[in-house]
Amino acid sequence: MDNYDSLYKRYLEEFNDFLQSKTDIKKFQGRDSDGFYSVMEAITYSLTNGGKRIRPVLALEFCRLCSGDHTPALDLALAIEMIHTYSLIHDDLPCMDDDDMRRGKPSNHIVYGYANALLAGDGLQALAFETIARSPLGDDKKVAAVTLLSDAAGPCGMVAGQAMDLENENKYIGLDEIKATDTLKTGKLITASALMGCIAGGADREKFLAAETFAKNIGLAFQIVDDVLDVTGDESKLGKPVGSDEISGKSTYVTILGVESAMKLARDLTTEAVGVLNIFGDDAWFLEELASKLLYREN
Ligand code: GRG
Repeated sequence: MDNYDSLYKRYLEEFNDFLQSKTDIKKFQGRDSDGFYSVMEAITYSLTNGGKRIRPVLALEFCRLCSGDHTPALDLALAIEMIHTYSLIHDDLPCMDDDDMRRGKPSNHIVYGYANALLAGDGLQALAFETIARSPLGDDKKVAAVTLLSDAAGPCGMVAGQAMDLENENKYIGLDEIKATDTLKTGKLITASALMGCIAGGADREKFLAAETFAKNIGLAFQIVDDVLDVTGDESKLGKPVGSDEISGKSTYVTILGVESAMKLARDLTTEAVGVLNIFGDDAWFLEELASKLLYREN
């Protein structure tokens, strides 16, 4: 019988092995690669550079909850992580957040240069959708996954959230605008991760809706905790400098509510998230613990 740590570890190992098998630099996606090696290397550097793999784990776990088996969601989990990785590479560029460190290591553009980092992100975005197209899932599930992921990542999702975030620099904005920005920038991809697990696992409507409510709430709590860590976090654990929100003059949950009230809001959202999991019965224990670990995480 698994406990939380052993199941998370098992998901991580299986996911990382799967990722390795699909992104071997000479056999990208199982075909001989005649691609440009510096870009392939830049892609591999960021894809294999640590990371909590929260989004893949959500996809695998929702698939397990809906079908008893997590493996049908592996390709979708990889596609989501590719989109997430692209967003981090581009987010670190000087024209965006301008961060030299990511996960305790030099950011992609510091190692490979601006052009390769830009192209690595572009390449990852294409590879994500290729990964879904080449997966063994049925056509209906592939179309549903592509529709969901493109909406979550695109100009009505993460890209819009990033644009709003950049626009908000050095401006006072209220909680509603912060929530709207975070829902798009961070929340939609987290929600898509849970829902893509449901798609792979053949969820019914009730389970799909419960997964959506759960993920929307933990997605927002996740972003609030991210704002708190930017003020209270330990740089060595975060793997990046703290205080970047203050430097860029951003309004955040913390600048408006303060650390205590921001954390209370994150706790309330987590309680609401966990409250909808009863549809999955006793099997929901892993997600309950995941929600709590995300709330009290240090990185
Ligand atoms: C460039 C289009 C474009 C979008 C970038 C996601 C994002 C949008 C920027 C990242 C900035 C940021 C720190 C957002 C806060 C929440 C977040 C997404 C944190 C990073 O995700 P984790 O903690 O990262 O899951 P790991 O390293 O564990 O994979």
